[in-house]
Amino acid sequence: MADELQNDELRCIGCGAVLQSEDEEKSGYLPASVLDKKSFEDNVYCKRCFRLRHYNEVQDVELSDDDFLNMLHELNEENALIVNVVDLFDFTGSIISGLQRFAGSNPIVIVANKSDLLPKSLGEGKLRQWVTEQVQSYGIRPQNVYLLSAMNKASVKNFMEALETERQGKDVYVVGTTNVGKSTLINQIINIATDSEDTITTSYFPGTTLGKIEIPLDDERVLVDTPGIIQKSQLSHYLDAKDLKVVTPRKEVKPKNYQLNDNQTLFFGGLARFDYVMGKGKESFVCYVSNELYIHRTKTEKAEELYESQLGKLLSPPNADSAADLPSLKRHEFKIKEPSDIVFSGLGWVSIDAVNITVAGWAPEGVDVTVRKQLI
Ligand SMILES: Nc1nc2c(ncn2[C@@H]2O[C@H](COP(=O)(O)OP(=O)(O)OP(=O)(O)O)[C@@H](O)[C@H]2O)c(=O)[nH]1
Ligand SMILES: [Mg+2]
Repeated sequence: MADELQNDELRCIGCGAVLQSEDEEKSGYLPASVLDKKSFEDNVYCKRCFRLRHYNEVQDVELSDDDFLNMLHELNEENALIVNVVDLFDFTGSIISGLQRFAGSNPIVIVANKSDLLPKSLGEGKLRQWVTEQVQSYGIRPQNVYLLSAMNKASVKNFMEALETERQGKDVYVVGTTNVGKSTLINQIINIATDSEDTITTSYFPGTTLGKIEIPLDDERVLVDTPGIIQKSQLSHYLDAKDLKVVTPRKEVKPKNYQLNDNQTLFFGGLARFDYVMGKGKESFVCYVSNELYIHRTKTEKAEELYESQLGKLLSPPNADSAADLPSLKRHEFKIKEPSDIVFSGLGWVSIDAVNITVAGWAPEGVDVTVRKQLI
């Protein structure tokens, strides 16, 4: 309802927030001197989008979990195709459990985005199979699964053609957790259809899009960008701009293979830690994290001391300034029974072939460390 009432209000074309001149700290702010001159024909950006687009500076605004939940609850009142974008590099962090319930009787299509970050050698068939299994294990029964890179025009073009069949004349709602690339995908679609570039604001900060953004389709229907759901368990919420830049991969991730003996430890900067706790000697552990993230190997018995003395220095990110705000590392132990990945939500994963070994993953308290069936 709230949204219908707001439909006649002017919205920021970059983030979807309703424009206002009352409170500079709130979303959609624009000084009255500017806002008063604008009409529905203008493409207006709020001050926050302006700063994000031109200076890559983000202003935090309050959005409550309720806002997102309400949005999800509204989905089953629509007659629409739900496109759920997930991030292949942060798959665990981008699953919305309960999506099937929120969708009601609306069909769901999964778009597994950021395929450009995974090794080219990974076969498409195997990857699609893995994604399908994973979403099904969360009770999501998609009509179809697409793999693509929103950065790549050709792959989005293919998806657009498929979308025409998938949506059967309906509206399309693009939903997902924050930072998975929903707006980047829609920008690419707008770019292909109209030649105008980067209309919607995108950024590597979580929480970029703040309201619904409706893009008209050929048949009077709309394609809707939505604000990302915030998963508190994602590492990105604990990092500042400088750190985010290091941990967010921008290119194909180069696997880094470490031969470890039991009682050896890897540090991922000072953000996470992996221990090979117990096994039958030397095993191979392949790390999939941003190419720019420093990995430090040490003996487990020395790890604690090293962390205490080197956090924010050798073990960085976090940087010297942000280290103090990072919750301390919490240990999660796993007995490996089949080839598996130990996933550090938002950071990457360690791929393990060996079975019948014990490992431990450490991440800042509140950030998920999980085990899943091996991806690669
Ligand atoms: N490597 C890679 N990066 C991508 C891709 N798509 C999006 N990104 C990056 O991911 C980050 C988040 O993209 P957005 O489009 O703002 O994500 P969003 O889902 O709209 O995020 P919210 O509005 O916060 O919910 C940006 O830094 C994008 O450049 C992709 O296909 N490959
Ligand atoms: Mg967005």
